[in-house]
Order: sequence, then C-alpha cells, then structure tokens
Amino acid sequence: MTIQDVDEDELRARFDATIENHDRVEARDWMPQGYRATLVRQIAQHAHSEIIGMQPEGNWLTRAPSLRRKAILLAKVQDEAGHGLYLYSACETLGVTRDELTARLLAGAQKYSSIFNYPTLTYADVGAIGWLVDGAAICNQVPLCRTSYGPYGRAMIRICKEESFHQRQGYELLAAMMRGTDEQRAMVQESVDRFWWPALMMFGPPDDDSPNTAQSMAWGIKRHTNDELRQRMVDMTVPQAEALGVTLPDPELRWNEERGSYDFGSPDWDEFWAVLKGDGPCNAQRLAHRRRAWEDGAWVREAAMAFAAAQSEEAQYEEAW
Ligand code: BYC
Repeated sequence: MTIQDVDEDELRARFDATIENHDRVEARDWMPQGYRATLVRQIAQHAHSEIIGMQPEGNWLTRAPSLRRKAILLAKVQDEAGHGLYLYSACETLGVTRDELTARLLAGAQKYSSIFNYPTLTYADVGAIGWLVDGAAICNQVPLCRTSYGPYGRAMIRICKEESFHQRQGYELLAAMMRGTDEQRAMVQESVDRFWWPALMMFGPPDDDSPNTAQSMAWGIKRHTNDELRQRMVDMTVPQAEALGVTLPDPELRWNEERGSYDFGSPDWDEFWAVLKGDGPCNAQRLAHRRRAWEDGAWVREAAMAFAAAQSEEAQYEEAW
C-alpha cells in the first residue's frame, strides 16, 4: 500500500464521518468524485431552473393589470435571477465555471425543471405559479437548507426566505381574483387545472423510478425522497385550495384517516418523461431564448472582465509605487 492510498483511505473516512454526523462538507474538503458530480448535476439544474424560470413570468411583465401587480412581479422575477446567481456561485466552488455550466445547458447535457416548459396563458398563471410552483419549490427546498454540502445549504437558506414571499404573492393574487367576477374565478380554476399536475411532477419521478435518490440520501444531499415531498405538498395545498375556493383536478383526492394524509392520483409520467426529453410545449422556445440572451450578453461579460482586469492592473501599479 502506498502513502497515497493511506491518505485517500483516511480522507474517505473523514468524509464518511462528516456525513454520518450530519456536519457540512466544505469546498476545501476531500470528497468522492461521485459526490462532487452529483452536486454539480443537481445544483446546476437548480440554477438553470431559476434563470429559465424567469421566462414564463417575465412574459407578463409588460401586461400586468396594475402598477402594484407589476412592481410585485418585477421584484419576484429579479429574485429568481438572484437565486440563479447564488446557485451558480455555489456550483463554482466545486470546480466548474458558470460559462461551462451554461454551455452544458445549451448543449442539452444538463436539465432544468420540467415545470418551465409549460406556457403562461393568462395573468392567473402568475398567481398559480406563485402558489403551486413556488409552493412545491418550498417543500423541496426547505430540507435542502440542511443538505450536506455547505455552500449549497447556505444558498438555500436565503432562497427559501424569498420563495415564501413568492408563494404568498401568488396566493394573494388568486384570492383577489376569487373575490372578483365570475370570469376571474373561471380564469383561476382553469389555471389551477393546468398547473396542478406539472407542479406535482417537479418533485421528480416516483421513488421506484428515481435512479439518484438512494445515493443522494446516503450522502445527505437529499434529505427526503421524491414521493415523501410530493405527499407533503399535497397535504399542505389541499386546505389552501379549500380556503381559496378552487377545486384541485384530481378525482382520487381524499383524506386517508389511517395515514393522516391525503390519497391522490398519479401524474401522467409519460408526459413527464416526454417533457424531459425535450418534447414539452415550450422546450424549444425556452432554450432558444436562453441561448439568445447568453449571446446578446457576451459584450457585457467581456466589458466587465476588461474593467476588472484594468482595475487590478491599476491597483498593482499603485502598490508598486
Ligand atoms: N424536471 O433520480 P431523480 C423554482 C431528472 S426552481 C427536470 O429523482 P434527483 C422556481 C433528474 O435530474 C425549482 N428533470 O433525480 C424558479 C434525473 O436526470 P439526470 C428547481 C427532472 O436529482 C423560478 C432524472 O430526472 N428546483 O422553484 O435525485 C420561478 C431522474 O430523477 C425533474 C430544484 O432544482 C424535473 N422536475 O431528484 C419560480 C430542486 N425531476 O440529472 C420557481 C433541487 C427529476 O440524472 N433538485 N428530473 O439527467 C432536486 O431536489 C432534485 O434534483 C430533484 C430530482 C428532486 C428535482
């Protein structure tokens, strides 16, 4: 056995102990290659989702029904950009650059959340996204604040605080529409009908069809399985739907006294896998828009780099004097 082998065993033992004790792994620490690759995959996918997720809601910025609604929506869409940036930064601590991650997304080698491949057809969709999509995001992301990788967990703490404002603004918008005209109430119901199942798909495939869950749970990257979080979302949302006065489009939805949870139907998993393969209603449009924004923004990135280089040169010159 070489000295290098001994070191590697010791490093691995230290890593295993960190995971077992629910401590944080930090960027400087040794970690198995698979752990690093899984984090890059999940955090990058999460970051891409935040940035691509700006598109469906950004679609309504110029057509918000009032100044108040426009200010709220602007703030929310800007928050999503911020979330993307925290997450890209967390991912960069693992040794990949933001440029590489974006290139992988544009080449189709990395994913973003399936939910953003659905269109936003009415202003009620802004409310449904806030209530259901951000609601699902909160269920999924609050446990990620305790994920085993420090930079990811710390980014999630701030993101979750903002997500809770996002969810409330969506609920408040829908509640205002439900107090309005019959047309507005119908618009809310129609939107909820379209977003309910795609929101449940955000949690990923059923546990039996989820190739990554077992290892990600063993490493403390994920703290709950996809199905556990989906159940939590249903249990949280049903009373809110009752308070709003909307019907969730699932005839199988009913309280199960024994389990202390709601039973519910199964999302259309064929549709889910088709959306992941690129065949959702908006996949091509979302990626084309992202590609255009990346290319159009090249001069800004170059100018910022040139400015930073000039500043550092100036600082060195002053130091030398
Ligand atoms: N969409 O083994 P599994 C937001 C993929 S942003 C697309 O269960 P894992 C917001 C999965 O990647 C919310 N792909 O995977 C923003 C894997 O494929 P690869 C984004 C999905 O990683 C703006 C394969 O299916 N949230 O809220 O253990 C405005 C097998 O799945 C999806 C996050 O990213 C999906 N829905 O679990 C408003 C949360 N589901 O990568 C709101 C962080 C699965 O092997 N991520 N896949 O090719 C996670 O918690 C986990 O990655 C997942 C999937 C639960 C999503």
